[in-house]
Amino acid sequence: MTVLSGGPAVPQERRILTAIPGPRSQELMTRKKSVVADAIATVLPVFAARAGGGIVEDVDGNRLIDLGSGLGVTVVGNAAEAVVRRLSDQAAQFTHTAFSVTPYEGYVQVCEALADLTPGDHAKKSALFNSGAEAVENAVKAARVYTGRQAVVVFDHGYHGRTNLTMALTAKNMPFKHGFGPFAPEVYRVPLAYGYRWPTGPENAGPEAAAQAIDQITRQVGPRNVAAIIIEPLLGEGGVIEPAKGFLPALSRFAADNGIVFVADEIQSGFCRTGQWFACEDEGIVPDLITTAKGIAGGLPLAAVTGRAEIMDAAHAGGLGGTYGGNPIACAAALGAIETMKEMDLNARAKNIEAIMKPRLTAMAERFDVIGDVRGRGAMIAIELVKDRATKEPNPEAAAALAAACHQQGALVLVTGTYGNVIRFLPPLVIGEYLVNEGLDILHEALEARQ
Ligand code: PLZ
Repeated sequence: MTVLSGGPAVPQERRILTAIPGPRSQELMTRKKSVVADAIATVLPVFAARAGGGIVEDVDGNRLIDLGSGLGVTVVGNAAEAVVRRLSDQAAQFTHTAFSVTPYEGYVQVCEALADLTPGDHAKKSALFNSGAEAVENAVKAARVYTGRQAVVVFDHGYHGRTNLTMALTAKNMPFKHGFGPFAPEVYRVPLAYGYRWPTGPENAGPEAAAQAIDQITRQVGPRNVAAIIIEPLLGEGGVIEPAKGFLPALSRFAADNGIVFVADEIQSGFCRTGQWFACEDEGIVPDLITTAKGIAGGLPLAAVTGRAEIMDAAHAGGLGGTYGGNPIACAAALGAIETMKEMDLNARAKNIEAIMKPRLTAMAERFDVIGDVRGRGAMIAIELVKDRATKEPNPEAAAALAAACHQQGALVLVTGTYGNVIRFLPPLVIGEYLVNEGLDILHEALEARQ
């Protein structure tokens, strides 16, 4: 069947040959258990052998429909031709020199691309890092030095990473924070406009939540103590929550009026995921700083902070950095990924995935009461499951059971959300439409079987 031209060698069709997990995966899982820390858990008990396009093939030859992109990473697939070619060429030239010792062009090219692609026509500069959490930490460093202030404001349901500072910024205790304190100080959490769960309804959530958030910042922290406000323009781990209309512009305006650095964490929502280069574009927001990772480099570890030149330049020379940040192979991969996004018009593909998924999920919601809400944009779509539509009591058991049923049938979906009751779909944007539809057929059957 379909193999994407110049793309991955793995055939683009679902295939279930063994029970999930199969015998080879079970063997590897036993070895994992004896040498890998138990805290490093896995969503599926199968081991990958190869992957690309919209398929992950396991070591027993089963082919799963990829509706997760790893953790929302492989926007261009796991083996995009331009990524593989560019990173192989780079690896043959050199793997490392450290940009802060002897710099190389790839790093500069990635920063040029970031200046070009991120919102706003102001002068922009970037710094590159290895992980999303590291990018967020460095955005805070830049904002603190620039403003001479310390406080950082974040939101209910927000996720920003697992390092000490970013654990403090992250809202959810289990599994991210439990037992790992003490956390970094000067972090303040305020309400988020979570439309589905807002007490007075989604239409009031934007203005009311913004007023509450601004009031709390004003009374509890004092705007002149705030270095940065950090928000995901479309929240990922919190449950694929689109802040209700008006919320982001109100906070962005408040930040601008008070000399606060407005940081958009687009680590999950960026790079075509929502059908825009960056999700904040949907509300015309121009962040002062923007953090990116995941989709940026086709699966290689790379992250960035991009923003106003005067903020990025505020720290002293040598103040930002790290051994591996902007590794040359990761930069080559990023240039290949960005080339692929442009050439294949992956923003259009993301919108197309939304156009397939939203109506079908909405139809399922009409039929199955367990689905309380269908939401998201582009290829960042989710259903929130409830025990009762009137009370909206979260139903994490249903989410776990449905995800397990999908996994058994070869559709790789992820469970997320503050209440563990959201099934989310983050397919690679290069996935075939028929695979998206087949994944939805599997979900539909799993919902049917629960009745
Ligand atoms: N900011 C918005 O989504 C990573 C992590 C899941 P790192 N999200 C997935 C898990 O279980 O670890 C993420 C994000 C947003 C920051 C991060 C952190 O990025 O590359 O994982 O450090």
